[in-house]
Amino acid sequence: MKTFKSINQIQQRYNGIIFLLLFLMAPSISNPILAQTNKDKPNVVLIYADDLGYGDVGCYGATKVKTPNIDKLATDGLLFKNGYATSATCTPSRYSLLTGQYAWRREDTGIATGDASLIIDPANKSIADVFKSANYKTAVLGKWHLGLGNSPGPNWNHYISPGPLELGFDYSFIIPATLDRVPTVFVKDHHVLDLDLKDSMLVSYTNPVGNEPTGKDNPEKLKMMYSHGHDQTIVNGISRIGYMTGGNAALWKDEELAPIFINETRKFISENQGNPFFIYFPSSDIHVPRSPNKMFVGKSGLGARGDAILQLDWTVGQIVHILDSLKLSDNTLIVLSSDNGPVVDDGYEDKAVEMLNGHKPSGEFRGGKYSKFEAGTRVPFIVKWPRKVKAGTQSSAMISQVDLFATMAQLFQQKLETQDAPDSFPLLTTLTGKNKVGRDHIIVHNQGLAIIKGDWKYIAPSSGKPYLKNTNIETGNSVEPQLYNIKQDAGEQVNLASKHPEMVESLKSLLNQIEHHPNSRTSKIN
Ligand code: NG6
Ligand code: CA
Repeated sequence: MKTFKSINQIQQRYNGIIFLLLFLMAPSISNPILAQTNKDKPNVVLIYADDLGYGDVGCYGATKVKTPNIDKLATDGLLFKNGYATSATCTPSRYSLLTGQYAWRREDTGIATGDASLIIDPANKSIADVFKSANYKTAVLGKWHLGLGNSPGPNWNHYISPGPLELGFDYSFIIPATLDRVPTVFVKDHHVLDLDLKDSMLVSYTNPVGNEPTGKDNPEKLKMMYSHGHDQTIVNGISRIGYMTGGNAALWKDEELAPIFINETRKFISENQGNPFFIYFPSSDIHVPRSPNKMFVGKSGLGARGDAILQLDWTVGQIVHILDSLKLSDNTLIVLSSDNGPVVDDGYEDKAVEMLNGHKPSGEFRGGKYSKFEAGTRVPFIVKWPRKVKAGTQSSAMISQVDLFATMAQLFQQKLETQDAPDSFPLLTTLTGKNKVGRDHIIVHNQGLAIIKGDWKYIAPSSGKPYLKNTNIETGNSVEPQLYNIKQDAGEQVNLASKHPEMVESLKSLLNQIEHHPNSRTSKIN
């Protein structure tokens, strides 16, 4: 009897140990994608193009411009047909990507000036912090455009902080804002690169500073004429938005940017290949002014915009080549997307309009950059991860860049608090193509909001103008409610609001709930 009892006890204990082991192993059994050990952890390279449209790349249907390297990412990986930026301009989309929060929840997330202070609070968790907590080496290499320093903005001649390094990046090599905004210098970690303090810099977005020529007063000095805006300080033969003086040794040349960012990438990857690394690579292509390297000038046949697409494609090819040559590709997750949709004339006379030659940057969609219509935010979204993602696949699941935050936390089994990345959904199995279902809905924005759920899209009425000032760029603004069936009418031509008032009500109510609840992930609004 005694023996029997102890055998029974042993059996129970044995069962307990098995149960514990199974419990510990459960995540890896049920989800083989989760990164358990340092060796499992994929390197992550997030290539974030600027103003690249859904129709601008071959694998999304472009025929007039060739993008073999981007297309190869898709043949080696997974192409999302319903991938979204959160906003139709740069700063708010980048804000959402890095914070996991819809930018319209905050007032100061519109297109930032080049001298703006940092708009992300370092006290909050960023996507780079997720990687840091998983022991990654992290870098941002490219266009920032989220402000730097404390209010009222950085002193360019001193220590520039807070910025990327205070948001979880170990290394930062950036241009502060856009190609068309001063200051046209690199900021490396906390300082302007190559700045000679005897020639200190001054930047203003309100008053002219220094004696540098401007586009407005000295158009004869321009190598590229502006078409709207962009008539202030001339740097490298191109007039920009904003005034700047000094800092001559630190000025970059537009034509040299792409190879410089590739060199930085090569250096960072070779130095950190022993560790898992995360590189946020926000390319400055194909934003205006489009002034690519001479390798690409005249090569696309579509003018400067097409040539800039070639440069972006080259950049993608170079990054893949660096990873291949170091034998890192198998366990590297590359995500390629764009901050907002396409624009053809964005303020310079670069022949982009005249030389389109039938190319359709927005694909079959309506609108583009600055628009609540589909092309404003539905963007290329490609994932390559040879170890986990099946090559040559496609997904119709809805996914947004704002989801990358929670999805990466999910990969590392990190718990997010309610306030962390409040609009980001963990979609790891969707991102890797194992699950064909993605988000239930997405809110997109530019001067007001629109919501997409299933086949339907509702654009809330707004008082803004239907066209961007002095242009023929459609914003999607209307004082009337708009309802489109984007499955049957991808070009958003037929407003069905009066025909389907019940659908309008249902989407309007969902939109209102999300708008007035600070957290769309844990609130489980559906
Ligand atoms: C606009 C600029 C445009 C571009 C945009 C920001 C004018 C007339 N237009 O104000 O050229 O710089 O801001 O683009 O100045 S984004 O992709 O960074 O959001
Ligand atoms: Ca942009």
